[in-house]
This record gives sequence, structure tokens and C-alpha cells, in this order.
Amino acid sequence: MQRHTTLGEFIIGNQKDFPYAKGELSALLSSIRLAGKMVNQEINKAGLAEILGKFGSDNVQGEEQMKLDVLANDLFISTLRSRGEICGIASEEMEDYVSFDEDIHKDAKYVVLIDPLDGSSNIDVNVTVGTIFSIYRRISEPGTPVTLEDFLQPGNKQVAAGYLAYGTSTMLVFTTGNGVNGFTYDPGIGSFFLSHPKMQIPEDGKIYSINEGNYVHFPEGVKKYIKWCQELDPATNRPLTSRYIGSLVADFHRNLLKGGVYIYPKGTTAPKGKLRLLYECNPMAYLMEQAGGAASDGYTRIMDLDPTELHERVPFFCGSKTMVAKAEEFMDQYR
Ligand code: AHM
Ligand code: MG
Repeated sequence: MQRHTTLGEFIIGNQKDFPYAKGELSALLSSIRLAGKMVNQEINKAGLAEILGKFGSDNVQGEEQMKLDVLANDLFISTLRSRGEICGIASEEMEDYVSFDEDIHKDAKYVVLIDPLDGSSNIDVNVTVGTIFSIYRRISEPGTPVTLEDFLQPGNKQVAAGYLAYGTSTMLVFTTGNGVNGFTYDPGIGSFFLSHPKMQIPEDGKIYSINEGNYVHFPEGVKKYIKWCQELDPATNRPLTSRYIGSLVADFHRNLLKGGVYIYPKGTTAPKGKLRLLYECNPMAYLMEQAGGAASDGYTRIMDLDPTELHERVPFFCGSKTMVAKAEEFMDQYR
């Protein structure tokens, strides 16, 4: 990899193309980069520092919290709070949003929604986990406490979104609505370098990613689509290949690079799906569309859904355009 452009240089160099272009979004992305480095360091030493394992409590969604979930949440919130770019944050790990009302936040125009550590079940087994973030302009008046409405905006109002993947390399991938760029972390230097400029997902792919263990619970359209993926038809490159890590960031990142579709449908055990609209599906949908792919709930574009609650779940179909369209075709046929 050529180490030419650092993330810092890229942000400054492209600031004029960022929405609103006032420098605040650049500063916010720099804060996320900083918090990401801190979380990365904790994850790297997790096996040594006795921070693997369970925290001993459940989050608001009844899911068991891991120590690193809690640590990543604290690091992102304290880092963003210590700087003046955002006026509030909502997280998978907290029931309610937090309003930042100190003096330094009084002019802040942005809110962040975050899944601080996605794929928690993979922490203890040394498999890639990630952080997902979504950034909006607040709707309410600056200088007043943020409101729930500031967070319940449809995905098409996002001004930026991205993820950090803590994998064989640590990467930060983000969009501000002008394509998707990926940066790889060099731990020796402490900088992210532009390694994947202008990322584009192949129009079609060979990988389908879904937790097939839940097959019996899936809607008929998904069952039929899976069977279609497994049929022999050399003309359409079938059977396809199944790849499922169980870390959305890792599954998404692989499919983005190679072409593929990720599906987490609703099922009898997860009547609305598992993934959360605001801090998992919307940011990933924004990135996917910016990379030339598609994201829907099986029928409707993810970013056009109107959120009604902070931790709302939705079915998620995301990836190469042709593959998402094929899955939607089955969903429509077996409604
Ligand atoms: P989490 O945010 O609690 O880690 O849950 C989200 C994760 C995704 O990263 C992943 O794609 C999915 O849950 C895996 O779920 P399952 O184990 O049901 O297949
Ligand atoms: Mg998650």
C-alpha cells in the first residue's frame, strides 16, 4: 500500500465538497477517527488485558453486554463530548439519547447515532468486529437541548456515515455523500492512510450472506431466494457461495470489495428483523448506495423508511444491485 494521503489530509483536502462545508463535519470526522484509534487499541490488547467476556448486564434490547461493548461506548461518548462538534448522541448501548448541553456544544449542529461495537459475539473468539456511525444535522434550534426528532430522521437525511472494521487490518470507511473511501490504519505511525479510494461494489456478485440456521423461521420469499442461490445453473454462475461471519461490518466489508448480498430478514423469532434501522442499517445503506449498490427491507429502500423509535429493527437486504433486486423479486412473488 502506498502511504501517500493520510485521513487527516484527505479530510482537509475534501472539506469543500462536504455538505455545508464549514469545517465542523471535518472536525467531527477527526474526533471519530481519534475515538476509533482508542477503541482499536483496546481491542488489540483485549486478550491480555482481561477485558474479554461479559460485563454482567443486558443492554436496553435485552442483549448481554460484553466488557468491550461498554468500553467502546464510553470511549466514543467521552471523546465526542470533550469536543464541541455534536450536541447529542444515541447508541445501541443506551436506552435513551444523551444531550450534550455544556457551553462548548451550544453552537453544535450535528447529532451522531452509533453502534460502538458491532458483532459483539465475535469479540471473545478473535474475529473482526466494528463500529458503525451515522451523522445528521439537528432539526431543532442550536443552543437548545436536542430532541428525539433530531435522531428520528430518515436515512436520506444523513450527511455522513461510516464504519471502523477491527480486522486483520483496522480500517475506517466513510462517505459524506460523494462516494466511499477506505483508509487503513498503520499502527506503527498511528495514522490512517487512503488505501481504497472511490470504492465501488461490483454490480453483481457470487456471495450470499445470511444466517441459514434460522431458515425455518424465514419468510417464504427468502427461503425461495436461498434455494435459487443454491441451484446449479452455470449460465448465471450458480450455485453461489455462502459466507457469513456474524459481524455486520465484516460481512458488509467483504461483500463491498467482492460483490455479494447480505440479508437479515424478519423471522418468527425476530418479527421485525434483528438489525437496528438508525445505527446499523441506515449508515450501511448510505455507504452501499454511495458505492453503487442497494439496500432495502425487502420491498422499500432502507433510507426512505421513517423511523418511529430509537432502537427500531428492520429486515435488511444490502449489497450488489442485481443481487438485491433478485432477492426483492422473490419477496414480491411470495408476499
Ligand atoms: P450486535 O450489534 O449486538 O453485535 O448485533 C448485530 C450483529 C451483526 O453484526 C450481525 O450481522 C448479526 O448481529 C448477527 O446475528 P446472528 O448471530 O443472529 O446471525
Ligand atoms: Mg450492532
